[in-house]
Amino acid sequence: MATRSREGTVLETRKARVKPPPMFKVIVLNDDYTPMEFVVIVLQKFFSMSREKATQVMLKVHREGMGVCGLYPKDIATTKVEQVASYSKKHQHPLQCVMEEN
Ligand code: TYC
Repeated sequence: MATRSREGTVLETRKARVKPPPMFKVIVLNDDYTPMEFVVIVLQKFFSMSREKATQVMLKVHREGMGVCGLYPKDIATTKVEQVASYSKKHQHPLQCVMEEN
């Protein structure tokens, strides 16, 4: 990054070394016990999906075993995984999310 004095002289030349933060996929996993409706509610509540999108994602997970809910910086992805675990436990369902570096 070039810095200029008031007279316009270049004082130093340096590259701005700012990398974008590493991003993490939050992935929801299928299981045999969580009701489909509960998964749809979770996807709407914690991943801001419309009911239609949440239903599509839930059905994909049901058929294929897993599906991506979103891409977030590490701390946000960690919070989403914890929120789903805690909400599912509270409602006595085994629904799980995991995260994976993109
Ligand atoms: N397989 C579950 C059922 O048949 C539904 C389900 C879908 C569960 C998606 C978890 O992430 C999931 N009730």
